[in-house]
Amino acid sequence: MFASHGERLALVSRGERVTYSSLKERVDRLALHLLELGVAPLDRWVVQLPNVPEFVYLYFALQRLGAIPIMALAGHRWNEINAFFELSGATGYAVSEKLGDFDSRQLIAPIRKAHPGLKTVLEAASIQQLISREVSLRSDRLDTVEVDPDEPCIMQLSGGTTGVPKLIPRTNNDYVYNTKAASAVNDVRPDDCLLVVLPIAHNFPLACPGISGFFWRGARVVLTESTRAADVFPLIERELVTHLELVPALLIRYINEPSISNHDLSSVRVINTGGQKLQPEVKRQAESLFPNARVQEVFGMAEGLLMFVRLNDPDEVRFETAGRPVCDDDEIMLIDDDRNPVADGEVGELLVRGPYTLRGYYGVPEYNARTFTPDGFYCSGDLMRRHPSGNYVVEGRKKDLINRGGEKISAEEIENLILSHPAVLNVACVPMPDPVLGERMCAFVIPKSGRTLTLPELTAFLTERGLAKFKLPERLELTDELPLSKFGKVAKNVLTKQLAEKIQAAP
Ligand code: OOB
Repeated sequence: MFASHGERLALVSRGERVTYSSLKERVDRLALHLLELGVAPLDRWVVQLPNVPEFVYLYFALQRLGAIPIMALAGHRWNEINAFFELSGATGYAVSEKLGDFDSRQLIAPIRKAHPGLKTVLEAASIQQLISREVSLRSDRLDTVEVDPDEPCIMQLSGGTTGVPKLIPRTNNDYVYNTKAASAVNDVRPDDCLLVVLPIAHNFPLACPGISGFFWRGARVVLTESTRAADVFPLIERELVTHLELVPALLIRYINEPSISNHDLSSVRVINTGGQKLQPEVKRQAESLFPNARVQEVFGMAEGLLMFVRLNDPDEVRFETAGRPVCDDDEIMLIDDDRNPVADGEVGELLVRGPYTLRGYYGVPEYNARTFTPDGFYCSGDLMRRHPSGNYVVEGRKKDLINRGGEKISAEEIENLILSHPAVLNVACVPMPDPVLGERMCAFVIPKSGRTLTLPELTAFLTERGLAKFKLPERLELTDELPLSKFGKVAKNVLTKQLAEKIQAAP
């Protein structure tokens, strides 16, 4: 993939400018060192690197060897990383020395202890050292590695709705197809430039079309570790960025930044947003502040299916809908509670089957039996309706998660942890509306008799248990009882409504 673009500029990161031929050399050299260390096809590696060049080198080196990176986020802590090792039996761990203000050595030692099968740990600096060190194997050794195109090439993480995270195996064939199809509808040209602001390991900036799609077309990729407008705007100006991939929360932040008018943002042609619904009004505002840009919404999922609004859709379709599938062979069904297809234009749950959508989560047959129909459709838990244009409109969701600025948090995972607090009798976590992040998490807690609990006490307890910070509840409501549905389940829709009313009355 890199060889055909020679001396063109591929990657700009931390002030360094790397051409395609140099990128190929670095990736090959790292792959040879990994081969020497015994890395073999289908080995699993937990990769926890932020938007740094070492991520790019390692990701493509593992691809070259047919090994399977598991895409952890920099914000994950013991609770998540330990679960990925347990689920995958990974033999490698690549982690940045610093994860924000957290020293990753606090994770490495206990992970090593708990997982004796872990053979290799690489920090970002050791990745650089390997690349600069001479390698004894000849480069044609790489051509002898046989990669089966139908085997997984990556495991993405599911937003998940149960207590345990889920791993999504994506195969070489499906992920390459995913990348190519996304770069076609995203109008990526060889002279274009993508600025990666979102966490690079996420499916969106990695392959929708993301860095993979931009490299595929011989275009340029610029990485930034900071999401602040004060860093992002000057980068756009200096590097003549043409494409941005954002979640709504970031776009809303940028267009409300007073300094936006001091910058020349005219190079930006396409702003993709996904992960959460984007209001038409925000799209209009963004297009007036980025004078040459079109906002193109993406409805995507780590599980596969990608819908994109087309850049030449009429404005009202572009503003009102979340797009349509990128592939003619994506089969979409919208069904009602009795599992019958809804009438055209009615709201139903989105079911999907198609060439690049997963056939099952890794190692969880019972969960798969519930989440897929017998004929292989994935039940997404998203509620949608078909727009007369043929595009789709997102109308909500049935799944029990909180969508915090595009980051999905399983309510059940957090509830299970909160239940282990000695002062807690019962708990239900629900989304509360937020103007920028879309949603934040609120925990409704019934304390044990004679006990009480504050939000700081609760978050300190969860942090001590190694929960990622972005998953902490941001509001606590103490209550004597939780409303129940007629089946005896906690009626979360009642709680969500109560909370929204309470916030509106006293924000
Ligand atoms: C992306 O992937 P995930 O796996 O983090 O989340 C998938 C879920 C969808 O099932 C849906 O609930 C929600 O995120 N979602 C949207 C949306 N795009 C995703 N909800 C409303 N409007 C949208 N435009 O989030 C993702 C993966 C690839 C590309 C873009 C986003």
